[in-house]
Amino acid sequence: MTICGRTTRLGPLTVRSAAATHVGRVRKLNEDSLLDRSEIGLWAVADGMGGHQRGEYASAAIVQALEAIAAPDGAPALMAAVKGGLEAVNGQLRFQGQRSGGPIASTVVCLLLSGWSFACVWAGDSRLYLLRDGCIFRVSHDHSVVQELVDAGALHPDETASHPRGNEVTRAVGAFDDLALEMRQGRAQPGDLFLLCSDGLTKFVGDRELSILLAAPDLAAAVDRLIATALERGGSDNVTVVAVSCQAAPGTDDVDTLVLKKRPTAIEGSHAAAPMAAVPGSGGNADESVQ
Ligand SMILES: [Mn+2]
Repeated sequence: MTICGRTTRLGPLTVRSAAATHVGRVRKLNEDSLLDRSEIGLWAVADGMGGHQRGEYASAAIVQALEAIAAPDGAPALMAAVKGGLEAVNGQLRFQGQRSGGPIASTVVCLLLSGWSFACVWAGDSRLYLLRDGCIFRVSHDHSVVQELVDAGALHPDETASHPRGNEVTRAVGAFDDLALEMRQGRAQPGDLFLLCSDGLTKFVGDRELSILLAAPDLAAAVDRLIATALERGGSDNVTVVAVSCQAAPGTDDVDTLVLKKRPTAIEGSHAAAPMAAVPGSGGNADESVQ
């Protein structure tokens, strides 16, 4: 396993990133794929499914499509390119799945950063977390059978990891003719740390422990600890982690940054109530279906 660490100037931000993927201790193939395009503000994790190299192919097709995106002119252009790329892969995987007699599909979670705006686009149960001021927030909301049971009050959140239907996702690229992506967006702040990961991590490491393990000063060391912890606890799935931290770039005390420093942080007051439910920097109705 090689951990790639980078520091990149991205508009008003200095972005540090570290990423790694591991096959785990049980499986022979790694069907996860990851993307780190710090230079355009785009990161992704995809978790392929289907076995017999189908999942490997599906997650790699997603990453290839996102790698082909040209440097965008602003946040709307980047969002449009990501959605367009994922829809194209959906069509390609549907076609190939029908010809080969079995589904070829993959989850995807993407982080987009443009200026101080961030967006999350996802389908399935790969996740985006935000660590801010010592609190961890889930930005994405799993498209999975167990999440639906939790939302309906039929399953306790602590019981999801051991649930027999824990591997069933309700949305994925390649799963249906129409790709149903979900999107959330918000404002980044200096010091924000984003974590994208596959379920091979979150099946073994709870949200609070993630926030503790992530808090290492060295981002690559934090990624290493997260993967090592998943492996120590069985490593029954492929595990993939991408960490991205944001700071104001030197000499960029622009208006945007000053506004962020002056105003009270959006998450104050939400800590006590539900630290993992609210997504800071986004409005209450930020959920948007982008089918
Ligand atoms: Mn997985």
